[in-house]
Amino acid sequence: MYDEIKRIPFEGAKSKNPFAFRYYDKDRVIAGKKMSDHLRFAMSWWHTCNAGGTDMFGGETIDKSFGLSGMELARAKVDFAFELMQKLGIEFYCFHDVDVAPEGETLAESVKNLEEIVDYLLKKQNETGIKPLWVTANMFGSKTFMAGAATSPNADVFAIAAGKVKAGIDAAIKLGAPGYVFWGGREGYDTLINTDVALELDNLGKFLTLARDYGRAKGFKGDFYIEPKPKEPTKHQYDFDVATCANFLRTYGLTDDFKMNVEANHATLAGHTFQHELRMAAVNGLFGSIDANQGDMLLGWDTDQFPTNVYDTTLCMYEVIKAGGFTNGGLNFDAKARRQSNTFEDILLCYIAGMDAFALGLIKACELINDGRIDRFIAERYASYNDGIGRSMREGRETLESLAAYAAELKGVVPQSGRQEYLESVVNDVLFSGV
Ligand code: XUL
Ligand code: CO
Repeated sequence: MYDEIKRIPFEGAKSKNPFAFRYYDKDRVIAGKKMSDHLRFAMSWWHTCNAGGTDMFGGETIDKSFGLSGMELARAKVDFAFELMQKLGIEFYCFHDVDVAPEGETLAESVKNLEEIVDYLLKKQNETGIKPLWVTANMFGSKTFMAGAATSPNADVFAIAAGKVKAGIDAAIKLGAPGYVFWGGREGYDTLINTDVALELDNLGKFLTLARDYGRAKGFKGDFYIEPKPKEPTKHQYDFDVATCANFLRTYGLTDDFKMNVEANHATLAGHTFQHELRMAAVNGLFGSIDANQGDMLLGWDTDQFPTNVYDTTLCMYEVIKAGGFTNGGLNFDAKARRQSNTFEDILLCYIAGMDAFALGLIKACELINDGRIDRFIAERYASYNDGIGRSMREGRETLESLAAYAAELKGVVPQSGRQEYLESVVNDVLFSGV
């Protein structure tokens, strides 16, 4: 694929070479870590190796079949994926079971295909040092799962889903993946008139518990993730947003093993900003990994676009750094080339654009933190909790009566300005200083 290009070089911000990074300088140390260690970029197998540009109104605009089919095609895609990742200097990849190996007629056949490809992936991993960021199972594509997997009304479907997750966890262990994702594709409902919500939620809790127990028993030490999304394909998904998922994990006692995989476009579908979802994950102690993409605010669905909005990538990396950075997680580009960006060169250009947008976001987030004006403002805004009545209340030394007595004679309390516009201009200063 695109043989003239061996490796995408870093050429700096002034470069006009489309096949070069302007900001992503892998080994540059920033805030104590190499850029590559801050960002931990991952390639999504499904969008990159499989998606052909289809939409509801038309077929493929790019042919990724390499003139092959079945297991031969699956192997060719492994070669393609590793070549692409090496050209881009990407060290991780993410996949669903069916992305890498064709489905058989039975679970047993599918698992056999997967195991064969996993052996080939392992060989490639050993040659290149590239490895998965996380593994998952597709439990939404086939007709079997039309009413959900763990929340299907049919117990046989629940069992098939369990078999797929078992195989997925086995693959994660064999390939050394530090994560295993559950995106609840059809775990939700289209109408309450046909749905037993209480049973479905309990079954989902049970399913994740069984997966956790199996993984831990087999020695999986990584993180399990839930990936929130409010809707699409179901009208209402149980994993609506981070706050909903946090409550779910607590209800079923899963917070020690599960974290959040936050996706930018899912956040906006839930009526939140990407930054909001990242902050909610962090304050609940559940920050894990990120599906890095962006939506289109004028469209009401999950467009999975490559992220190029630097305001968003900056605020994302600001949250990541404040949360202490990634441990097992990273930035997986759950993003696909637009239908009209239908050449193999476009795949490279998409990744370069996304990686550069995040590298720039990282640089700017560090500048925002070093600038200090935002942190100082927030510290001052809440200073009344550092001593006096505020501190006493926080340390549990006050009652409702004692607070009422304290407040009874207070006069002239002046609420302080939130300074929103000023702070937004500070962000602009940091983003565009040097003009
Ligand atoms: C779907 C989505 C998935 C998950 C993995 O909206 O984001 O691709 O990331 O199943
Ligand atoms: Co995703």
